[in-house]
Amino acid sequence: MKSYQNFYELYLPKVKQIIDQGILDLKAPDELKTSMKYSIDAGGKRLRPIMTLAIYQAFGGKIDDSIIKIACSVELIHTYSLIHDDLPAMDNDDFRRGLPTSHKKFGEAQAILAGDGLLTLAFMWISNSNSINNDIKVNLINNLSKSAGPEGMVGGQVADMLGVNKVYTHDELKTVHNLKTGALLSYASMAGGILANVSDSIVEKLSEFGLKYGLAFQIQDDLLDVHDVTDLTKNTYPHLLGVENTKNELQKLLSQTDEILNSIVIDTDFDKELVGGLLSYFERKNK
Ligand code: GRG
Repeated sequence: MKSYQNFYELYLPKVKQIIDQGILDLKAPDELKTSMKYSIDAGGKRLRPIMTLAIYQAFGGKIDDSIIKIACSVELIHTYSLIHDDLPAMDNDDFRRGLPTSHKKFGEAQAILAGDGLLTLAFMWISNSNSINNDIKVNLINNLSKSAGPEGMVGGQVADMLGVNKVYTHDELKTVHNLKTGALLSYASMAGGILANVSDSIVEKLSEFGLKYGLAFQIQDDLLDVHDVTDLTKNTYPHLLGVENTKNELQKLLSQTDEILNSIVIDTDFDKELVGGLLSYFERKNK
């Protein structure tokens, strides 16, 4: 856990700097760059690129600026999804991460375009890279587009919109969370292994690790958000399962993520302590 904290503190400033510089360097209108940078700089945890980098290093990968830029592409997509999710046509939120949302600050058209710019830039950063071969690029782009697109996050957002007036079954809720939250985390986890050139079966385990991590992340969020358990129209774990069962479900998922990491250690030379530190997110919040 200590090694992960040190890793996070070491790479967080690098991640921020490389994303900012990458946006500033674009040959694009200043208004667009300003709005893209505004949301990127609004103070997110940068969990997804840090996850990719930690997993890459855990397999012995050597991190440099070019690898960091590739790892940051998922953060661009994460931020685009938040900008679009806040729009009047979706959640219509005025604040995000304590600051006015993009459309409140720059207007709706500019916010839509800032999101579009971030989404497409992600694929440019991977495909432009000089430090990985074309097979790895295609593998990353294929998995990122699957995770972010209709078979992943965008599909989850639509399923969630369609489910707004019904109470989900446990399975339906799990599916929506897996698509909306889990898919991008699953990609972030896989990307670390793909960059480190591990076998397909290990990439599959990493995908499962990220998916379970994402579901745990969302359940944790639901638990922290319990205010009114009588409102059954809310599709959250505590409303569907009750608070105690939800806590048990969270613990079950966390031990499954740990088992996945153990199974990776058996097959490869893998720094489990570093990647296991990603689970410290849950320990801190559960205190
Ligand atoms: C608009 C295509 C489209 C998708 C929107 C991401 C999303 C789908 C909706 C936002 C609301 C929501 C339930 C998101 C789930 C993902 C999630 C837990 C986001 C917050 O992630 P953190 O905690 O955020 O990593 P920071 O602010 O740290 O980056």
